[in-house]
Amino acid sequence: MVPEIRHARRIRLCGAISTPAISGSTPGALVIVAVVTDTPTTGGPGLPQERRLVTAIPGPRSQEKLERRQRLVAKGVGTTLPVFIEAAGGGVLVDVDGNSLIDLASGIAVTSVGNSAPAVVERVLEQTKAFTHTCFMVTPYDGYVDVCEHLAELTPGDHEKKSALLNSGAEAVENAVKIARVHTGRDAVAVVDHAYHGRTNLTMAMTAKNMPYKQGFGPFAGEIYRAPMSYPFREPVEISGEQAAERAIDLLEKQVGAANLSCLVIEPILGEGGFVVPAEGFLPRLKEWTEQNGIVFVADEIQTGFCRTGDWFACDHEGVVPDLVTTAKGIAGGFPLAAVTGRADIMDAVHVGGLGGTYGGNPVACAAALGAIETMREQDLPARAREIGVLVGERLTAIADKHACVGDVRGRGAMMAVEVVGADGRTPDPARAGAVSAQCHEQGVVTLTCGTFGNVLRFLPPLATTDALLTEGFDVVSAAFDATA
Ligand code: PLZ
Repeated sequence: MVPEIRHARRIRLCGAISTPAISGSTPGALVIVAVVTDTPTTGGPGLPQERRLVTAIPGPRSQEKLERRQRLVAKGVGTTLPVFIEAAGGGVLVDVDGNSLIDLASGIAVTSVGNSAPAVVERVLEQTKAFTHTCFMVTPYDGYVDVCEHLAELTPGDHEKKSALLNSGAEAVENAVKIARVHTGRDAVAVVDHAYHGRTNLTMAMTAKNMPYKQGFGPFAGEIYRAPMSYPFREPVEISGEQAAERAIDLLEKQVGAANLSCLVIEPILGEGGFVVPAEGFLPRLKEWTEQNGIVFVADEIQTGFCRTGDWFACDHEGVVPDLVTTAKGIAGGFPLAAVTGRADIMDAVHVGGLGGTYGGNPVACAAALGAIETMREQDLPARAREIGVLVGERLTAIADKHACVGDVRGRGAMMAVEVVGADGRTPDPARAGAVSAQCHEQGVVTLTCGTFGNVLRFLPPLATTDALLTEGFDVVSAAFDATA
Protein backbone atom coordinates (compact mmCIF):
# COMPACT_ATOMS: atom_id res chain seq x y z
CA MET A 1 0.00 0.00 0.00
CA VAL A 2 1.33 3.43 -0.90
CA PRO A 3 0.60 5.86 1.90
CA GLU A 4 -0.87 9.12 0.81
CA ILE A 5 1.14 12.11 1.88
CA ARG A 6 -1.15 15.07 2.28
CA HIS A 7 1.06 17.48 4.16
CA ALA A 8 4.56 16.67 3.01
CA ARG A 9 5.65 19.93 4.58
CA ARG A 10 4.98 18.55 8.02
CA ILE A 11 6.39 15.09 7.59
CA ARG A 12 10.00 14.57 8.44
CA LEU A 13 11.69 11.44 7.15
CA CYS A 14 13.61 9.95 10.03
CA GLY A 15 15.28 7.10 8.22
CA ALA A 16 14.79 3.67 6.73
CA ILE A 17 15.08 0.43 8.61
CA SER A 18 14.96 -3.17 7.63
CA THR A 19 12.28 -5.34 9.26
CA PRO A 20 11.72 -7.37 11.44
CA ALA A 21 12.22 -4.38 13.68
CA ILE A 22 8.58 -3.48 13.06
CA SER A 23 6.23 -6.30 13.94
CA GLY A 24 3.71 -7.38 11.36
CA SER A 25 5.77 -6.35 8.32
CA THR A 26 7.41 -8.68 5.88
CA PRO A 27 10.92 -9.58 7.09
CA GLY A 28 13.53 -7.80 5.00
CA ALA A 29 11.11 -5.22 3.62
CA LEU A 30 12.23 -1.60 3.67
CA VAL A 31 10.08 0.53 5.90
CA ILE A 32 10.30 4.29 5.69
CA VAL A 33 9.87 5.79 9.10
CA ALA A 34 8.29 9.19 9.03
CA VAL A 35 7.22 11.37 11.89
CA VAL A 36 4.62 14.07 11.58
CA THR A 37 6.08 17.09 13.21
CA ASP A 38 5.34 20.73 13.79
CA THR A 39 9.01 21.61 13.63
CA PRO A 40 9.42 24.09 10.80
CA THR A 41 11.34 23.04 7.73
CA THR A 42 14.99 24.00 7.95
CA GLY A 43 15.75 27.04 5.83
CA GLY A 44 18.98 28.01 4.13
CA PRO A 45 20.25 27.30 0.64
CA GLY A 46 19.22 23.62 0.93
CA LEU A 47 15.56 24.54 0.45
CA PRO A 48 14.24 23.56 -2.99
CA GLN A 49 14.87 26.63 -5.15
CA GLU A 50 11.49 26.75 -6.84
CA ARG A 51 8.25 28.66 -7.07
CA ARG A 52 5.50 26.38 -5.84
CA LEU A 53 1.91 27.41 -5.26
CA VAL A 54 -0.25 24.87 -3.47
CA THR A 55 -2.95 27.26 -2.21
CA ALA A 56 -4.24 30.71 -3.03
CA ILE A 57 -2.12 33.53 -1.56
CA PRO A 58 -2.67 33.88 1.34
CA GLY A 59 -3.51 30.25 2.06
CA PRO A 60 -5.85 29.08 4.83
CA ARG A 61 -3.19 28.68 7.50
CA SER A 62 -1.78 32.13 6.80
CA GLN A 63 -5.29 33.56 6.93
CA GLU A 64 -5.85 32.01 10.32
CA LYS A 65 -2.62 33.52 11.59
CA LEU A 66 -3.44 36.90 10.04
CA GLU A 67 -6.62 37.05 12.04
CA ARG A 68 -4.55 36.54 15.20
CA ARG A 69 -1.99 39.11 14.03
CA GLN A 70 -4.76 41.64 13.53
CA ARG A 71 -5.99 41.07 17.06
CA LEU A 72 -2.60 41.35 18.72
CA VAL A 73 -0.30 43.54 16.61
CA ALA A 74 -0.68 47.31 16.38
CA LYS A 75 -2.42 48.42 13.21
CA GLY A 76 0.35 50.92 12.44
CA VAL A 77 2.71 48.06 11.60
CA GLY A 78 1.89 47.26 7.97
CA THR A 79 2.11 44.08 5.89
CA THR A 80 3.15 43.99 2.24
CA LEU A 81 2.38 40.34 1.49
CA PRO A 82 0.14 38.62 4.03
CA VAL A 83 1.66 35.15 4.25
CA PHE A 84 3.37 33.80 7.34
CA ILE A 85 6.84 32.47 6.62
CA GLU A 86 8.11 29.21 7.98
CA ALA A 87 11.47 28.82 6.26
CA ALA A 88 13.60 30.71 3.77
CA GLY A 89 16.89 30.34 1.97
CA GLY A 90 18.68 31.11 -1.26
CA GLY A 91 16.08 32.90 -3.35
CA VAL A 92 12.84 31.57 -1.84
CA LEU A 93 10.50 32.05 1.11
CA VAL A 94 8.29 29.13 2.16
CA ASP A 95 5.00 29.90 3.90
CA VAL A 96 2.98 27.92 6.44
CA ASP A 97 0.69 26.57 3.71
CA GLY A 98 3.64 25.08 1.83
CA ASN A 99 3.82 27.76 -0.89
CA SER A 100 7.33 28.58 -2.02
CA LEU A 101 7.67 32.19 -3.14
CA ILE A 102 10.40 33.75 -5.26
CA ASP A 103 12.05 36.47 -3.20
CA LEU A 104 12.70 39.72 -5.08
CA ALA A 105 12.85 41.79 -1.90
CA SER A 106 15.41 40.29 0.54
CA GLY A 107 13.39 41.67 3.47
CA ILE A 108 14.14 45.17 2.06
CA ALA A 109 17.75 44.63 0.98
CA VAL A 110 18.81 42.69 4.06
CA THR A 111 19.36 39.03 3.21
CA SER A 112 21.87 39.64 0.44
CA VAL A 113 23.81 36.50 1.42
CA GLY A 114 20.53 34.56 1.49
CA ASN A 115 18.33 33.67 4.43
CA SER A 116 19.96 31.42 7.02
CA ALA A 117 23.21 31.52 5.08
CA PRO A 118 25.42 28.68 6.39
CA ALA A 119 28.33 30.89 7.54
CA VAL A 120 25.90 33.18 9.37
CA VAL A 121 24.06 30.30 11.05
CA GLU A 122 27.27 28.57 12.08
CA ARG A 123 28.83 31.63 13.66
CA VAL A 124 25.60 32.68 15.34
CA LEU A 125 25.16 29.24 16.91
CA GLU A 126 28.74 29.19 18.13
CA GLN A 127 28.50 32.70 19.58
CA THR A 128 25.13 32.00 21.17
CA LYS A 129 26.56 29.04 23.01
CA ALA A 130 29.58 31.06 24.20
CA PHE A 131 27.76 34.19 25.42
CA THR A 132 24.87 36.32 24.19
CA HIS A 133 25.53 39.71 25.73
CA THR A 134 27.87 41.66 27.95
CA CYS A 135 27.20 45.18 26.62
CA PHE A 136 30.32 46.26 24.76
CA MET A 137 30.49 49.42 26.88
CA VAL A 138 30.71 47.31 30.04
CA THR A 139 33.13 44.56 28.96
CA PRO A 140 34.34 44.31 25.35
CA TYR A 141 34.74 41.26 23.11
CA ASP A 142 36.50 40.48 19.82
CA GLY A 143 33.48 40.19 17.49
CA TYR A 144 32.71 43.92 17.74
CA VAL A 145 36.30 44.92 16.98
CA ASP A 146 36.51 42.36 14.15
CA VAL A 147 33.44 43.92 12.48
CA CYS A 148 35.04 47.37 12.84
CA GLU A 149 38.19 46.02 11.20
CA HIS A 150 36.21 44.75 8.20
CA LEU A 151 34.36 48.08 7.97
CA ALA A 152 37.63 50.01 7.98
CA GLU A 153 38.93 47.84 5.18
CA LEU A 154 35.82 47.63 3.01
CA THR A 155 34.29 51.12 3.14
CA PRO A 156 35.55 53.63 0.54
CA GLY A 157 38.94 55.27 1.04
CA ASP A 158 42.22 54.06 2.51
CA HIS A 159 42.52 56.65 5.28
CA GLU A 160 42.50 55.69 8.96
CA LYS A 161 38.94 54.77 9.98
CA LYS A 162 37.02 53.95 13.12
CA SER A 163 33.48 52.67 13.69
CA ALA A 164 30.70 52.66 16.24
CA LEU A 165 28.15 49.83 16.11
CA LEU A 166 24.41 50.33 16.64
CA ASN A 167 21.18 48.37 16.21
CA SER A 168 19.28 49.92 13.32
CA GLY A 169 19.80 52.09 10.30
CA ALA A 170 17.97 55.03 11.82
CA GLU A 171 20.18 54.82 14.88
CA ALA A 172 23.28 54.84 12.68
CA VAL A 173 22.07 57.98 10.88
CA GLU A 174 21.31 59.69 14.21
CA ASN A 175 24.79 58.89 15.45
CA ALA A 176 26.43 60.15 12.25
CA VAL A 177 24.68 63.49 12.80
CA LYS A 178 25.73 63.57 16.47
CA ILE A 179 29.35 62.93 15.49
CA ALA A 180 29.32 65.52 12.68
CA ARG A 181 27.84 68.14 15.00
CA VAL A 182 30.47 67.64 17.68
CA HIS A 183 33.27 67.55 15.10
CA THR A 184 32.19 70.79 13.38
CA GLY A 185 30.58 72.62 16.28
CA ARG A 186 27.69 73.38 13.86
CA ASP A 187 24.00 72.47 14.01
CA ALA A 188 22.50 72.46 10.54
CA VAL A 189 22.02 69.24 8.58
CA ALA A 190 21.48 69.09 4.81
CA VAL A 191 19.48 66.31 3.17
CA VAL A 192 17.91 65.98 -0.27
CA ASP A 193 14.45 65.70 -1.79
CA HIS A 194 12.98 62.16 -1.70
CA ALA A 195 15.47 61.09 0.98
CA TYR A 196 14.73 58.29 3.44
CA HIS A 197 16.76 58.03 6.62
CA GLY A 198 14.48 56.34 9.18
CA ARG A 199 11.54 56.60 11.56
CA THR A 200 13.05 58.03 14.77
CA ASN A 201 12.41 61.68 15.57
CA LEU A 202 15.57 63.09 14.00
CA THR A 203 15.49 60.75 11.02
CA MET A 204 11.79 61.42 10.39
CA ALA A 205 12.76 65.07 10.01
CA MET A 206 15.45 64.01 7.54
CA THR A 207 13.07 61.73 5.60
CA ALA A 208 11.18 63.53 2.83
CA LYS A 209 7.91 61.63 2.47
CA ASN A 210 5.03 62.48 4.78
CA MET A 211 2.72 59.47 4.37
CA PRO A 212 3.18 57.04 6.07
CA TYR A 213 6.43 57.98 7.78
CA LYS A 214 5.68 61.37 9.36
CA GLN A 215 1.94 62.03 9.37
CA GLY A 216 0.87 63.11 12.84
CA PHE A 217 4.23 62.34 14.46
CA GLY A 218 5.61 65.89 14.75
CA PRO A 219 6.95 68.17 15.99
CA PHE A 220 10.12 67.16 14.24
CA ALA A 221 13.74 67.94 15.00
CA GLY A 222 14.92 71.33 13.80
CA GLU A 223 17.86 72.48 11.70
CA ILE A 224 17.21 70.07 8.85
CA TYR A 225 17.40 71.63 5.36
CA ARG A 226 16.39 69.94 2.13
CA ALA A 227 18.18 70.50 -1.18
CA PRO A 228 17.02 69.40 -4.63
CA MET A 229 18.17 65.94 -5.68
CA SER A 230 19.44 64.97 -9.11
CA TYR A 231 16.48 62.98 -10.45
CA PRO A 232 17.20 62.53 -14.17
CA PHE A 233 13.78 61.13 -15.11
CA ARG A 234 11.93 64.04 -13.49
CA GLU A 235 14.14 67.00 -14.44
CA PRO A 236 12.00 69.54 -16.38
CA VAL A 237 14.97 70.00 -18.70
CA GLU A 238 17.94 67.68 -18.90
CA ILE A 239 20.80 68.84 -16.71
CA SER A 240 24.15 67.30 -15.91
CA GLY A 241 25.10 65.90 -12.53
CA GLU A 242 27.40 68.88 -11.93
CA GLN A 243 24.60 71.31 -12.74
CA ALA A 244 22.23 69.48 -10.41
CA ALA A 245 24.90 69.67 -7.70
CA GLU A 246 25.32 73.43 -8.26
CA ARG A 247 21.55 73.84 -7.93
CA ALA A 248 21.63 72.06 -4.56
CA ILE A 249 24.72 73.96 -3.41
CA ASP A 250 23.20 77.30 -4.40
CA LEU A 251 20.07 76.62 -2.38
CA LEU A 252 22.03 75.52 0.69
CA GLU A 253 24.39 78.49 0.49
CA LYS A 254 21.55 80.98 0.10
CA GLN A 255 19.10 79.48 2.59
CA VAL A 256 21.38 77.98 5.24
CA GLY A 257 24.94 79.14 4.70
CA ALA A 258 27.73 76.63 4.19
CA ALA A 259 29.42 77.77 7.41
CA ASN A 260 26.38 76.67 9.44
CA LEU A 261 26.23 73.13 8.05
CA SER A 262 27.61 70.26 10.09
CA CYS A 263 26.92 67.61 7.49
CA LEU A 264 25.28 66.64 4.25
CA VAL A 265 23.60 63.25 4.53
CA ILE A 266 22.77 61.53 1.25
CA GLU A 267 21.96 58.07 -0.08
CA PRO A 268 24.19 57.55 -3.16
CA ILE A 269 21.19 55.88 -4.81
CA LEU A 270 17.89 56.76 -3.15
CA GLY A 271 16.17 53.73 -1.64
CA GLU A 272 12.64 54.25 -0.31
CA GLY A 273 12.52 57.50 -2.30
CA GLY A 274 12.34 55.60 -5.60
CA PHE A 275 15.70 54.04 -6.51
CA VAL A 276 16.75 57.37 -7.98
CA VAL A 277 20.24 57.21 -9.45
CA PRO A 278 21.70 60.72 -9.57
CA ALA A 279 23.28 61.88 -12.82
CA GLU A 280 26.99 61.18 -13.01
CA GLY A 281 29.04 63.94 -11.45
CA PHE A 282 26.39 64.92 -8.88
CA LEU A 283 27.95 63.12 -5.92
CA PRO A 284 31.58 63.99 -6.73
CA ARG A 285 30.72 67.72 -7.01
CA LEU A 286 28.79 67.67 -3.73
CA LYS A 287 31.71 65.90 -2.08
CA GLU A 288 34.12 68.51 -3.38
CA TRP A 289 31.92 71.35 -2.08
CA THR A 290 31.60 69.78 1.39
CA GLU A 291 35.39 69.44 1.53
CA GLN A 292 35.87 73.07 0.59
CA ASN A 293 33.49 74.16 3.34
CA GLY A 294 34.37 71.88 6.24
CA ILE A 295 31.04 70.04 6.00
CA VAL A 296 31.02 66.33 6.87
CA PHE A 297 29.87 64.26 3.88
CA VAL A 298 27.79 61.34 5.20
CA ALA A 299 26.90 58.60 2.73
CA ASP A 300 23.83 56.71 3.91
CA GLU A 301 24.68 53.30 2.45
CA ILE A 302 22.16 51.44 4.59
CA GLN A 303 20.26 50.15 1.56
CA THR A 304 22.98 50.42 -1.12
CA GLY A 305 25.89 49.01 0.88
CA PHE A 306 27.46 45.58 1.16
CA CYS A 307 27.55 44.49 -2.48
CA ARG A 308 23.98 45.43 -3.36
CA THR A 309 24.83 47.74 -6.28
CA GLY A 310 27.68 45.69 -7.72
CA ASP A 311 30.42 47.35 -5.66
CA TRP A 312 31.03 46.93 -1.96
CA PHE A 313 29.49 50.40 -1.59
CA ALA A 314 27.58 52.52 -4.09
CA CYS A 315 29.99 55.43 -3.55
CA ASP A 316 32.75 53.26 -5.05
CA HIS A 317 31.12 53.57 -8.47
CA GLU A 318 32.27 57.16 -8.94
CA GLY A 319 35.21 56.97 -6.54
CA VAL A 320 33.50 59.20 -3.98
CA VAL A 321 35.13 58.87 -0.55
CA PRO A 322 32.67 59.94 2.15
CA ASP A 323 33.83 61.24 5.53
CA LEU A 324 31.30 59.01 7.29
CA VAL A 325 29.32 56.01 6.02
CA THR A 326 26.23 54.57 7.66
CA THR A 327 25.56 50.86 7.12
CA ALA A 328 22.93 48.34 8.31
CA LYS A 329 20.64 45.87 6.49
CA GLY A 330 22.96 43.66 4.37
CA ILE A 331 25.79 43.86 6.89
CA ALA A 332 24.58 40.98 9.07
CA GLY A 333 22.45 38.58 7.01
CA GLY A 334 19.24 39.46 8.83
CA PHE A 335 20.46 40.29 12.33
CA PRO A 336 19.98 43.78 13.73
CA LEU A 337 23.31 45.54 13.35
CA ALA A 338 24.25 48.96 12.03
CA ALA A 339 27.36 51.08 11.97
CA VAL A 340 28.85 54.50 11.48
CA THR A 341 32.30 54.27 9.97
CA GLY A 342 34.55 57.14 9.06
CA ARG A 343 37.63 59.27 9.36
CA ALA A 344 39.30 58.50 12.67
CA ASP A 345 39.64 62.20 13.61
CA ILE A 346 35.93 62.87 13.00
CA MET A 347 34.81 59.71 14.80
CA ASP A 348 37.07 60.56 17.74
CA ALA A 349 35.68 64.08 18.12
CA VAL A 350 33.05 62.73 20.51
CA HIS A 351 33.90 62.58 24.24
CA VAL A 352 34.26 59.19 25.95
CA GLY A 353 30.82 57.77 26.75
CA GLY A 354 29.08 60.00 24.18
CA LEU A 355 28.25 57.11 21.84
CA GLY A 356 26.78 53.70 22.56
CA GLY A 357 23.65 51.87 23.69
CA THR A 358 22.83 48.66 25.52
CA TYR A 359 22.79 46.38 22.51
CA GLY A 360 24.90 48.22 19.92
CA GLY A 361 27.25 45.65 18.41
CA ASN A 362 25.60 42.75 20.21
CA PRO A 363 27.93 39.71 20.03
CA VAL A 364 25.43 37.52 18.20
CA ALA A 365 24.72 40.24 15.62
CA CYS A 366 28.48 40.74 15.19
CA ALA A 367 28.97 37.00 14.68
CA ALA A 368 26.26 37.13 12.00
CA ALA A 369 28.02 40.07 10.33
CA LEU A 370 31.32 38.21 10.31
CA GLY A 371 29.58 35.24 8.65
CA ALA A 372 27.86 37.50 6.13
CA ILE A 373 31.04 39.43 5.25
CA GLU A 374 33.00 36.18 4.93
CA THR A 375 30.33 34.91 2.51
CA MET A 376 30.41 38.14 0.47
CA ARG A 377 34.18 37.98 0.18
CA GLU A 378 34.40 34.27 -0.59
CA GLN A 379 31.59 34.26 -3.12
CA ASP A 380 32.56 37.64 -4.64
CA LEU A 381 29.02 38.94 -4.22
CA PRO A 382 29.75 42.34 -5.80
CA ALA A 383 30.37 40.44 -9.04
CA ARG A 384 27.18 38.44 -8.52
CA ALA A 385 25.22 41.68 -8.02
CA ARG A 386 26.58 42.97 -11.33
CA GLU A 387 25.47 39.75 -13.09
CA ILE A 388 22.02 40.09 -11.55
CA GLY A 389 21.92 43.70 -12.74
CA VAL A 390 22.48 42.62 -16.32
CA LEU A 391 19.81 39.92 -16.21
CA VAL A 392 17.22 42.09 -14.43
CA GLY A 393 18.05 45.13 -16.58
CA GLU A 394 17.41 43.16 -19.75
CA ARG A 395 14.08 41.86 -18.47
CA LEU A 396 12.92 45.30 -17.33
CA THR A 397 13.95 46.91 -20.61
CA ALA A 398 11.92 44.30 -22.47
CA ILE A 399 8.90 45.13 -20.29
CA ALA A 400 9.44 48.85 -20.93
CA ASP A 401 9.58 48.24 -24.69
CA LYS A 402 6.20 46.56 -24.52
CA HIS A 403 4.44 48.78 -21.97
CA ALA A 404 4.38 52.56 -22.34
CA CYS A 405 3.48 52.83 -18.65
CA VAL A 406 7.11 52.07 -17.80
CA GLY A 407 8.58 55.55 -17.94
CA ASP A 408 12.03 54.73 -16.63
CA VAL A 409 14.19 51.67 -15.95
CA ARG A 410 16.96 52.44 -13.50
CA GLY A 411 19.18 51.20 -10.73
CA ARG A 412 22.49 49.45 -10.46
CA GLY A 413 23.47 45.86 -9.79
CA ALA A 414 20.86 44.04 -7.73
CA MET A 415 19.02 47.28 -6.93
CA MET A 416 16.79 47.84 -9.96
CA ALA A 417 13.43 49.51 -10.48
CA VAL A 418 10.87 50.76 -12.96
CA GLU A 419 8.88 53.96 -12.58
CA VAL A 420 5.26 53.51 -13.62
CA VAL A 421 3.52 56.47 -15.27
CA GLY A 422 0.32 57.42 -17.07
CA ALA A 423 -0.35 57.96 -20.76
CA ASP A 424 1.55 61.28 -20.82
CA GLY A 425 4.72 59.36 -19.94
CA ARG A 426 5.21 61.41 -16.79
CA THR A 427 2.30 61.47 -14.34
CA PRO A 428 2.99 58.93 -11.56
CA ASP A 429 0.63 55.94 -11.64
CA PRO A 430 0.82 54.37 -8.18
CA ALA A 431 -2.41 52.40 -8.82
CA ARG A 432 -0.86 50.52 -11.73
CA ALA A 433 2.39 49.92 -9.85
CA GLY A 434 0.36 48.58 -6.92
CA ALA A 435 -1.76 46.37 -9.19
CA VAL A 436 1.32 44.85 -10.83
CA SER A 437 2.87 44.21 -7.43
CA ALA A 438 -0.34 42.64 -6.08
CA GLN A 439 -0.53 40.38 -9.13
CA CYS A 440 3.07 39.26 -8.53
CA HIS A 441 2.21 38.45 -4.94
CA GLU A 442 -0.77 36.34 -6.01
CA GLN A 443 1.54 34.48 -8.37
CA GLY A 444 4.12 33.76 -5.68
CA VAL A 445 6.70 36.49 -6.32
CA VAL A 446 7.64 38.91 -3.55
CA THR A 447 7.94 42.43 -4.96
CA LEU A 448 8.02 45.86 -3.32
CA THR A 449 7.02 49.35 -4.35
CA CYS A 450 8.59 52.61 -3.29
CA GLY A 451 9.02 56.25 -4.30
CA THR A 452 7.66 59.57 -3.10
CA PHE A 453 4.72 59.03 -5.48
CA GLY A 454 4.40 55.30 -4.68
CA ASN A 455 4.75 54.45 -8.37
CA VAL A 456 8.10 52.67 -8.41
CA LEU A 457 8.35 48.89 -8.51
CA ARG A 458 11.67 47.88 -7.05
CA PHE A 459 13.62 44.66 -7.14
CA LEU A 460 16.12 43.60 -4.50
CA PRO A 461 16.74 39.87 -4.95
CA PRO A 462 19.06 38.06 -2.58
CA LEU A 463 22.48 37.84 -4.19
CA ALA A 464 22.29 34.15 -3.27
CA THR A 465 19.43 33.58 -5.72
CA THR A 466 19.70 31.59 -8.95
CA ASP A 467 19.35 32.79 -12.55
CA ALA A 468 16.52 30.29 -12.98
CA LEU A 469 14.54 31.87 -10.14
CA LEU A 470 15.20 35.36 -11.48
CA THR A 471 14.07 34.33 -14.94
CA GLU A 472 10.87 32.79 -13.62
CA GLY A 473 10.32 35.73 -11.27
CA PHE A 474 10.56 38.24 -14.10
CA ASP A 475 8.31 36.08 -16.30
CA VAL A 476 5.73 36.63 -13.57
CA VAL A 477 6.47 40.38 -13.36
CA SER A 478 6.16 40.65 -17.12
CA ALA A 479 2.85 38.74 -17.12
CA ALA A 480 1.60 41.03 -14.34
CA PHE A 481 2.21 44.06 -16.57
CA ASP A 482 0.28 42.29 -19.37
CA ALA A 483 -2.59 41.35 -17.05
CA THR A 484 -2.99 44.88 -15.67
CA ALA A 485 -2.76 46.63 -19.07
N1 PLZ B 1 18.53 54.77 5.57
C1 PLZ B 1 18.83 54.51 3.16
O1 PLZ B 1 16.89 52.44 3.40
C2 PLZ B 1 15.65 51.64 5.87
C3 PLZ B 1 12.66 51.11 5.70
C4 PLZ B 1 11.46 50.27 5.81
P1 PLZ B 1 16.22 51.03 9.79
N2 PLZ B 1 14.86 51.37 4.74
C5 PLZ B 1 13.74 50.47 4.93
C6 PLZ B 1 10.39 50.95 6.60
O2 PLZ B 1 9.33 51.19 6.02
O3 PLZ B 1 10.62 51.20 7.79
C7 PLZ B 1 16.68 52.75 5.75
C8 PLZ B 1 17.25 53.09 4.52
C9 PLZ B 1 18.19 54.12 4.46
C10 PLZ B 1 18.02 54.46 6.77
C11 PLZ B 1 17.09 53.44 6.90
C12 PLZ B 1 16.57 53.11 8.26
O4 PLZ B 1 17.00 51.84 8.64
O5 PLZ B 1 17.11 49.86 10.07
O6 PLZ B 1 14.89 50.66 9.22
O7 PLZ B 1 16.12 51.96 10.96
